[in-house]
Amino acid sequence: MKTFQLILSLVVLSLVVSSLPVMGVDFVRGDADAVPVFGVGAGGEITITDAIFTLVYLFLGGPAPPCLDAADTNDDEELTIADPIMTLMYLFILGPAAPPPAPTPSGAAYPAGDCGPDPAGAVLDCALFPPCP
Ligand SMILES: [Ca+2]
Ligand SMILES: [Ca+2]
Ligand SMILES: [Ca+2]
Repeated sequence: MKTFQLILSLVVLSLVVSSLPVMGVDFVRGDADAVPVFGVGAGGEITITDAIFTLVYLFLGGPAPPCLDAADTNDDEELTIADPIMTLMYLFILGPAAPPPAPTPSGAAYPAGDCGPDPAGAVLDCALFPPCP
């Protein structure tokens, strides 16, 4: 009976642990080039280089964004061409804002208060995002 209780406790514990969200670091959605590569990158602001960074990664074998969640502009847990397109639309034709944690639509630079965790989904991760404390 003790063995059964122990196994039951372990099963319950593993269910609780597996249901916890993955704890990535805080980030701002859309800032795909927050970690400069070879001196190229503009962390702390949303610019055209964010879209370019993701396009180079997707189609030219460039380095992966260290914060995949930030590059996942439309928050569908997949990094596709739809993400840089959404960033470009947001920048140039007043497209829809990204899902949270989204940058304040007040210009290129965003305040640290825009930083936050990924509210949903745990397929992509955010390993490193220096602009957020
Ligand atoms: Ca940027
Ligand atoms: Ca996406
Ligand atoms: Ca997500």
